[in-house]
Amino acid sequence: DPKKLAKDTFDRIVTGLAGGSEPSVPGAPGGEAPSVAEPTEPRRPLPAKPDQAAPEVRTATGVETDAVPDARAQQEPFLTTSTGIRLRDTDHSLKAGERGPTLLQDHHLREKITHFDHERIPERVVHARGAGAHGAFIGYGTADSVCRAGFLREGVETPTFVRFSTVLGSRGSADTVRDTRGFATKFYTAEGNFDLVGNNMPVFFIQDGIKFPDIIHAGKPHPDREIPQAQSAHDTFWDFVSLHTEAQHHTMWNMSDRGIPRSYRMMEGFGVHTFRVENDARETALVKLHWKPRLGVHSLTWEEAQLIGGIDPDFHRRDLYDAIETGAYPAWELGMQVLPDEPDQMFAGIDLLDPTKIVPEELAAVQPVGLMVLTANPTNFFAETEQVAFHVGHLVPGIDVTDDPLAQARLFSYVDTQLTRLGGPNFNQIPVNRPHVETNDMLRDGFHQHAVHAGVAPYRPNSLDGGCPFQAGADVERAFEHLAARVPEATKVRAQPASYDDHFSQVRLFWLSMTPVEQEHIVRAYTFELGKCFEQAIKERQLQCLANIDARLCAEVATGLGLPAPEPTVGLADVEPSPALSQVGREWPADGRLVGIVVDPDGDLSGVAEARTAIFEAGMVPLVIAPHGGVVGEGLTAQRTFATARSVEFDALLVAGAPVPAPDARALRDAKAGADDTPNLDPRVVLLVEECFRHAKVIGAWGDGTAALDLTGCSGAPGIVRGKTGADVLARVQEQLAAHRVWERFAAS
Ligand code: HDD
Repeated sequence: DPKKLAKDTFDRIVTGLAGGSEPSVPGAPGGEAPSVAEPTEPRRPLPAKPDQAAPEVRTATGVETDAVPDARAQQEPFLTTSTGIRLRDTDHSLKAGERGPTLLQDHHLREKITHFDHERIPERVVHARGAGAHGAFIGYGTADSVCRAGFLREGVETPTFVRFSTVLGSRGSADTVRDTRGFATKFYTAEGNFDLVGNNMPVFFIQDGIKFPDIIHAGKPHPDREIPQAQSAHDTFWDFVSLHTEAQHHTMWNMSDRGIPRSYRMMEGFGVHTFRVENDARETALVKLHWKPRLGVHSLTWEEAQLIGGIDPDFHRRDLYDAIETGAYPAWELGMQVLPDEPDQMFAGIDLLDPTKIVPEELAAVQPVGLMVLTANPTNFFAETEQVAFHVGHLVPGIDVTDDPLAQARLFSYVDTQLTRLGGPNFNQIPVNRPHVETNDMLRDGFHQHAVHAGVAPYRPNSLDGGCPFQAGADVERAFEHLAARVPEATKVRAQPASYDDHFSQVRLFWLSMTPVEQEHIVRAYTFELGKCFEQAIKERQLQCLANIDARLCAEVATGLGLPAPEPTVGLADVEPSPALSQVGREWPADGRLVGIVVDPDGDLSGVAEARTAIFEAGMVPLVIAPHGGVVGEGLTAQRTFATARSVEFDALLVAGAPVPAPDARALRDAKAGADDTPNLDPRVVLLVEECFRHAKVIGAWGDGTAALDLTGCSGAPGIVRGKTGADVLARVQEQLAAHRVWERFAAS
């Protein structure tokens, strides 16, 4: 049973990699500490990961692996130069007298400054901002009937490295902007590296890679002032997508809640293109690849996303890091939609080579083929997350690309871009990029060559190096082969098939698959983004696109812009909605969610300890919010203060009490909600509660907290939980967290 295998495997990875009975981080499963600890607690250094080992060094006598020692550089006792000479002083430059000029002779000063001057490398031309993590993938063996790739076989465990990213922003931009997210996975398989370089959306803006520079030029900041940063709400973006209407599908995904994910851990991933796979019997099939997150697909509200942009621009990076450090390991199932490899490469009227189209899950189920769990953070951001280099051409035996013109152009771009970014052709020797199998190529020399290649004949055939290397020949099982696909007899043309001309029917399908609250968010997103454009012609042109998708959508956005809604210029497609596209209406585990607890140090704190334990036991993280830092009660320390806490950090809020100027707590209980002289709570607590209320988060209260909650005026609505004890309230809060938000609250507010 693949599901059972997944569960067993998951448990095994989690306990295995977290160090079994000796947890590598406080709070990791297997230790005595609770399963989840506060992310703010200190941790012991992580052990070196296998891919941090230095590249193999080939010497005249053979191959030596110079493993990096466990300790990090800063933990060795003596400071040295880069050539290992111990230094007595690194704080004073060598001068001609105490007040004299610095001498050119100071080789340490020159080495230190020169190296610093060259520390930065060019950021990625797209997807510059990202966060990465190490993990492992376990195959279920369920893909065997269609794909012979070894890492998909039952029980095969493959190390992985994943990098999540935004697309448009530069390296220092905010995490929570409205944008597509990259989801790139490197599988270090026993057959060599396989890179699945996908996004959190299943479609792309353009159908042909030759337009990639154009869409990116349109989305990036305007070339004259270099603003706006990491935004699509500007003229050039909307100019492009309204002129190249093939972009409308991806654009609607961006305008939907998928454009502002709650967490990298709560995103789906998609290979986007159709891939061709082959089984042991050499039969081929076409597949679409999906990552399904164990925690479900969840998003921020637009207001949260904007607030976080200022309050914590590293929100997603921090969330991923903290979740892994605390043992709430993110997990995804890899799934395949398997489609017949017909000569026309169509399925149910959908062109499988068109990357602006999905195959609805209702037409072809996503079948689970393996599980990935991320269990370790990078030790060094630059070495790993920045230097990791993905390439859609890193394919393993049994998996191949199709003739999708977007994929074809990508095959060129990913190696090419690393030449500038990583400074030469030897980037696959960088530890994070090295395969975990032996390489035996005939690539030689070039910048940053780390290998000391022995032998005299890096060509084949040769008669000098014993004839090595040999081609796989008889060992075809493990060799990569391009899968046989017929190329129709054709004339060279710059053209595309007529099937690529349908730009609106699947956008309508997406729109009609959304629940009313999701549609409302989409309308607001279009209204905001187009409202930030200056050119009237661009707004009108985009409204024309919306008219070709849905009359109500168009009318509501047009009203917001103060413009007339145009009539459609195409017939509206008669499409069957795909409920699988909606994020609302299902329940998911709440692991790793952050629950804030507002406390009054002078009030009754007995329930707080109980609530904290219950939160830990539920696999979530309690964060105590108090008027001041330090100790707030017996065994209770503040993790956030009224000055540092802001609602956007929490998935749910508990109010155990809040200090009020009233001397008598009973006066507080008697106070009427909504009375003129309210609130007499600290305004920061009022803001905290109000924002959680507005963002449809579950709010719980007990004891003095109940009266405090009433004072905020945020009561008497769905998702407000009152109870006698902290644990009792927590149990009901947790139930509601399964749906991510109290969706009814949006309708009520
Ligand atoms: Fe791309 C990076 C995803 C189309 C050219 N792309 C990049 C990354 C992701 C994607 C996730 C970041 C990888 C990392 O974390 O290092 N790109 C996609 C998807 C696409 C797509 C899902 C469409 C289905 N990309 C695409 C096209 C081209 C590129 C059509 C060019 C013809 N992409 C690049 C690049 C980048 C890149 C310029 C920049 C940095 C890098 O490659 O390593 O080569």
